Amino acid sequence: MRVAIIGAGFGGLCMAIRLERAGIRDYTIFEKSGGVGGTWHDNTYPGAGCDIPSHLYSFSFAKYADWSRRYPAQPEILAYLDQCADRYGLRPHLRLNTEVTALTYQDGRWRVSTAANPEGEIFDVAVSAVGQLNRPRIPEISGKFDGPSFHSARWQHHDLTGRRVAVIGAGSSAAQLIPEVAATAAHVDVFLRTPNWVLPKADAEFGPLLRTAFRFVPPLQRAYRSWLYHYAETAFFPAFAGGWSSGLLRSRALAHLKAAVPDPELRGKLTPDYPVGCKRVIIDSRFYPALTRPNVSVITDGIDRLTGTGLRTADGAEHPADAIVYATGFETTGFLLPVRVTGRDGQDLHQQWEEGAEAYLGMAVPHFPNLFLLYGPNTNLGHSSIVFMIECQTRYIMGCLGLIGSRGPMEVRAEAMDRWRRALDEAMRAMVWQAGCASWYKTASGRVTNNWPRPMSMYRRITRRPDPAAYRFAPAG
Ligand code: N01
Repeated sequence: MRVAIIGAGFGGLCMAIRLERAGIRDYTIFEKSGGVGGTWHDNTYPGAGCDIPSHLYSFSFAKYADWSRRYPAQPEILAYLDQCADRYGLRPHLRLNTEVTALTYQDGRWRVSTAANPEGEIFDVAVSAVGQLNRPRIPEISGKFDGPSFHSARWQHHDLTGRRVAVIGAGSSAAQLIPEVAATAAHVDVFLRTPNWVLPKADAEFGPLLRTAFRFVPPLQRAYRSWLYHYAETAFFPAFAGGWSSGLLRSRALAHLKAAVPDPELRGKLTPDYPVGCKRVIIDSRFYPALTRPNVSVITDGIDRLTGTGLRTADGAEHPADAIVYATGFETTGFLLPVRVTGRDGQDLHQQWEEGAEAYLGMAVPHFPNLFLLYGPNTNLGHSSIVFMIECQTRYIMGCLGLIGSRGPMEVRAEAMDRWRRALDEAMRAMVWQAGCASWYKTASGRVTNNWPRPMSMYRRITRRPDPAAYRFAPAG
């Protein structure tokens, strides 16, 4: 069986490791950038890191005892993933700097076309591991700025010391990079359109004693990991499902704001008017203090246009800048875009998804046999580690490969997809993401296409093994 994996981030690497361990060696990992790591390869902005604890933000089967701190910084996560690629012998299968442009189902197999090879190569199974946050979004703002301007996920490493910097956006990326940039810049203007809820991050280094204990007492690391998992499930998830703890999170966030920002006017600008969790909560203790620095201004007037030397806001004020940083997020609801995906009978995936992306268990789509999605529609979490979801998915896909081996190509039945959609819609009603806010979790029409609306433990249970009754085998076309 030949397997194509698209993407070499957490998802693609996890899939490849599972294949290696099962003795399936005929696979290729296509990766458009020059290294493994996915989002952790792309995002090199100052301060980049993860707000999920290190010991949970790693593979359960490749625990790493040497994390230097509770919340890992980007270089350490990237080093971990590089190490995994070496440790599991994935390098010979990697095709770097190779962008997949089209996936076409023909005669029961997938043709994988790349920019350099449009004719493509043939595989039995295609696994998409492209992630949800891989396409930077730069808003259209009229006018033209003459200096350097770049997106947070495409950081240009200019020396910003002593410069005036404009940062557009105030999400998780902005929250991490602003403290770093503000530490040396002459001035930072933060253009904030919608404030986010911010919770403090209890980050700390792991001392040598604890690291030694993690290394030599594996049960300790397992117990810590398990505690982190259960804490996220019990303290955060119920809050997003409208439960008892949402008031607690709100109070904690407001207390954090009050303690960190003494100026009531600035506090007013930073106080959200929607429930905690509706947008992705920022977990960071350095963001608010950075906003109170004398060299930082928070500007809430809308941006009118770019000028050669900065930005002009709707109130007519000019904001000079030497560089503009777009911390403006990602195109998140198009999933595999811009890859053209053509399934059975010439069906176009993106046309099929016109009303919003959807997939059975987040992984399988009617009309697209033997195509599996990792971190696909409705499998993002607002409260815990996506690596957990990826492990559930790769385990499930391994089960599917077993079925394909014995029964031929498999395609999810439309009825199974309908049942799945109804269950999601039902669960989604209780979720805070539906409340009055715009977020990257949903389409412009308000359909939540990105998030999983149930506890992770439930996802693990229902993806334990594929149910053959949900699929038809060897579909024609
Ligand atoms: O992107 P975002 P991000 N004018 O979409 C603003 C993960 N992540 O890169 O809210 C002015 O959250 C936009 O404003 P509004 C994490 O899952 C994790 O920061 O649309 N502003 C918003 O403030 C996260 O959620 C980590 O009104 C404009 C910002 O840009 C996800 O990645 C670190 C605008 C975009 O925020 C994405 O985070 C980094 C305009 N025209 C990322 N257009 C950690 O683990 C957009 N905005 C810590």
